[in-house]
Amino acid sequence: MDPTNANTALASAFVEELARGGLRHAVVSPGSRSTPLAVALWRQPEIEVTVIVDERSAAFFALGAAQASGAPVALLCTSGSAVANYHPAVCEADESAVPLLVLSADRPPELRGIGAGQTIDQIKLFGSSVRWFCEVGTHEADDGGLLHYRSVACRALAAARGETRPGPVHLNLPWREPLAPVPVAGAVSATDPLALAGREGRPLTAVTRVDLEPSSFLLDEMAAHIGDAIAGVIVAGRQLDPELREPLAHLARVSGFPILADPTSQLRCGPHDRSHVVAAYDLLLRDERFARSVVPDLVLRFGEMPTSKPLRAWLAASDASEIVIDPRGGWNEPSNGASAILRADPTELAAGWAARLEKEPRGTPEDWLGAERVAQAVIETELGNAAPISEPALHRALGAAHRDGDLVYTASSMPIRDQEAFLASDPADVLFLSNRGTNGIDGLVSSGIGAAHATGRPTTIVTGDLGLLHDLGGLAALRDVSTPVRIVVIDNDGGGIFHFLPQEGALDSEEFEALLGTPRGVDAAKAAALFDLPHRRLESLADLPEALAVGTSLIEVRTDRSTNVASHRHLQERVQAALAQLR
Ligand SMILES: Cc1ncc(C[n+]2csc(CCOP(=O)(O)OP(=O)(O)O)c2C)c(N)n1
Ligand SMILES: [Mg+2]
Repeated sequence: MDPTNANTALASAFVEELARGGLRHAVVSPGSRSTPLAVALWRQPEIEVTVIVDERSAAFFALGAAQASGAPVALLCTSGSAVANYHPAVCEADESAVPLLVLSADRPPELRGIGAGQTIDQIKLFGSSVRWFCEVGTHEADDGGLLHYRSVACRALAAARGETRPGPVHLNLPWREPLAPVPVAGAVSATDPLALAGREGRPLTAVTRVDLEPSSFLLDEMAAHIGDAIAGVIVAGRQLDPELREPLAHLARVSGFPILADPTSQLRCGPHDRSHVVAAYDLLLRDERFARSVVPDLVLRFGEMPTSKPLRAWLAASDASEIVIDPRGGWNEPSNGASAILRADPTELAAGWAARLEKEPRGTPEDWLGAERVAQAVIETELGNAAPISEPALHRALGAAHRDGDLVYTASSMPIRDQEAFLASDPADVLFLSNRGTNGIDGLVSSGIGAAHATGRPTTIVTGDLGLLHDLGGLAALRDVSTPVRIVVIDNDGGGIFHFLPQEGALDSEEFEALLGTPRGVDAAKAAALFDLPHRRLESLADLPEALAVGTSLIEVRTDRSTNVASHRHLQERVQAALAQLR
């Protein structure tokens, strides 16, 4: 505890508790009112501080760091509009269940609403997006004040980590002068050792996590249900735990279920047994005859619902009993048709069910796996080695170029969809991340850099050109990050996704371009130059591994919005023709 004055005492006691509670990263934006906490964070040896000027980028950086590390990351800014810039990332953290600790400095109550400057109403600014809001208040550095700050820190970390759903927490912290660490004699009046120093080496109040071990009743009953299913499938959507791979692969083997695996489930790629993984489900389910031939009677869903439209439609149209495994307290059920949501540890469930079923293992799901082989052969012929540059082919080439330990952060809009549709199953041990809670195209560059920084994993950010434009300022954070960050920008000069929508046909082309296509002519080379980044425009997909090997750089891949829809349709037709031959 720093007894220089009351503010340093309260702020340092608070930060001491954060450190003892396991907080290791904070992202701070410059400002005066936040000085007591900024200095306390900066001087706390266990906490690494990154300073980012733009609060919107700072929040997305923290979001990426927290998502990739699975641990809470703190954000600190000054009073006023600064804190409102956190809002998009707070929404994403809410929807994606990412632990963020938002610390907003504020003016004390007597300086609010009187034109004192840089003051807005910060009370409950993020509405219902946060797990907990606390107006921490103004306090003396006495026993009661110091214990309050210590206790709030413990409670905030527990709430961010999840009781049971992780997410953002907002603490509003008003400070009176002096904001600088100038000595004030007699400012610390506390005498209680607990208020002054907390507990040596551990938090004031430790919070025990809820036990999510499934009961044997649940395991027995569901295993019987799985054993009775005739056409069961496992759907694996976004989740980050690589420990789920082996038990889920085992469950697939003994149950005879295929795993329809989105890359962000971490199940599509990795060193585990991928024999039951179906990667081409998006293309396969676009074929109505195929979709009808594999109508499921039981669906086990792990992780979030994947993005794929045909997959969602196929699930919604089936009468299958749909079991959602969601240990984190969400309502991850957009089809409104699930028969049960299981709040239990997914790894334990998969392992427990597999152990009960392995005495009588079932055959492999040849309908799915045969179709997967056919589709992959077509995609490989169309998009494999030496294919000309196109958006689908780029994802194929990226998939082949990822290396063990890489982290891939993929933008909303077409990049995440094309990755889901075209990325092949591959043994590389890669962590696939995205911001799919709110599907924003904002902040992706910052999130990717934050994830790289928090994990030290060589990172590839895959973004569209408008996504890059939206968070161009995020590139500024690269100067403090030593981990390689390759930013692959798919430059189709505008919003390529909108060409897949009915608006394309309903608007005349001038209106469509003005309102949705929105070409902005962003020159990636100039953007790179602004931040001293190496830039390379890819002329051939064969050059991709060499370009990625450069390390931190901006890799520009030019594509054409106007031919992109046709190339997607062409692939779909080729797959459908090959499936017809199979019948
Ligand atoms: C913050 C935010 N603003 C607007 C949108 C609506 N939106 C969805 S996709 C898109 C265009 C994205 O263009 P780009 O990043 O170039 O990707 P492309 O569609 O070309 O693949 C927009 C504006 C959004 N999802 N998020
Ligand atoms: Mg674009």
